[in-house]
Amino acid sequence: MQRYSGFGLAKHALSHHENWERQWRNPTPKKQYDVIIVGGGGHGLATAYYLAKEHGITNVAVVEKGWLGGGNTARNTTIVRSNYLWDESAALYEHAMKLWEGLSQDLNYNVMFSQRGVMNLGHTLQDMRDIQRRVNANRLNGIDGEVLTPAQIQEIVPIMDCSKNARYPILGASWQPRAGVARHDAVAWGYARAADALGVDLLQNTEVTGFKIRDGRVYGVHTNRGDIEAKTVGCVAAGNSGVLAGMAGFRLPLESHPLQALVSEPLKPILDTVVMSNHVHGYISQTDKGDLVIGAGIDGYNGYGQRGSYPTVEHTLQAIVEMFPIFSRVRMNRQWGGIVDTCPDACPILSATPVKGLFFNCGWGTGGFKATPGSGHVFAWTLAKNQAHPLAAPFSIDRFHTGALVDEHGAAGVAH
Ligand code: FAD
Ligand code: PYC
Repeated sequence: MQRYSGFGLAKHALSHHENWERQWRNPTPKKQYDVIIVGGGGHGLATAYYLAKEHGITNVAVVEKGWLGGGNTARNTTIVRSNYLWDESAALYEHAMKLWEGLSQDLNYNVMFSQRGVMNLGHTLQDMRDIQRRVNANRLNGIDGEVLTPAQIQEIVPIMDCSKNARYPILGASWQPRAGVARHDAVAWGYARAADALGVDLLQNTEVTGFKIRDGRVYGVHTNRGDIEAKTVGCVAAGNSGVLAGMAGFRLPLESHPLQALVSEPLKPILDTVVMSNHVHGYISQTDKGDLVIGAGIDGYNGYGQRGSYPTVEHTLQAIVEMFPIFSRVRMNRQWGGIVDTCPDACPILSATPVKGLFFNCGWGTGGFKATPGSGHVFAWTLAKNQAHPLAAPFSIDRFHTGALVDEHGAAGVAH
């Protein structure tokens, strides 16, 4: 480690971060890899990392059209929880939760995973019946969960208006104490650095423009930097998955929608948990820096613009201010959108496709950040063994033919 005198330290501080070690290489694409991952978001990078770490497959390229983590990974509101209703999804998200609990140590990178608890509010009797059913199901699956009364909610979040006169009276909530938030960029960077260290090539500014397919089998991709060959290709491209499927000659049951979020000016610490309300389409938490992070439901139209429409955020902010009158004069600093890939049953697709060797991991919609480690872990297994991981099997595209859908609309964080 370099040591600095007082003068040296000041000089270093003013040196515009010169001589900082690069976190990963910037390699020239090779002609051929064992596996190509399309999409350098959290899920793609995690897949590459686990391929190398757990299956010894290191001749891997992650092909990313922009920069690592620049898609939904760096645009989400970082809520991590595993309180899904059905056994299949609860198992997948809980697998991710367990990986989150050791992730900073595993990657030797602080992903700032903070288990500060997540609350899902109920505003109607039917909301409360759904909450009770989901919490019971969670507990049967060994997932932590409680049903809170308004008095318990008020104790945890004293600044929320829990009075009976509120516009959206709060009748109770589900509460998962092990849930929380993580730093999204750090998740992408941590996986990227660890995958690179194991030999994975991270190819940024490299856009996949088509697939090399012969006799119903994939053998590579066309990119803006030339063709790259591989007998196994995994697409992990979130909102652009439908576009990639189209390039490979089939359709996926996905719709791409804008989903937006906002952050406020920084405030002193005032909210130390995460509050979500599916009913009013709004949720809120506070970052360690002090910003309030607020998110909305999806914009109802299909679109590929990474921004949303004003009425959606206006509706969300009205609801947030009704629940938290204390925030009525807080100024918003930034607003943005991502492109979320929503499936009819609000569950992901982790699947082989009609093209041999070509797999898709997508459809995480508004809720895939929390799944990042689990998704990467089971997708790597699936690619390495050319066989669905048991946790991935229920999420095959076959379910849209057999009708074995896993309906998670009630547990998906925001309506879609
Ligand atoms: P991405 O991070 O989008 O990565 C896909 C990558 O593929 C992109 O970098 C893209 O550039 C690349 N790509 C696309 N096409 C090509 C191509 N042709 N060639 C090469 N590369 C290509 N989830 C939660 O669990 N909790 C939340 O609180 C939460 N909040 C959200 C809030 C917002 C505003 C948004 C937009 C999403 C939110 N989500 C949340 C959802 C979550 O962000 C996503 O499900 C998750 O990040 C998806 O990760 P990914 O790695 O699959 O996708
Ligand atoms: O899936 O928990 C979630 C979520 C919260 C906000 C957006 N998605």
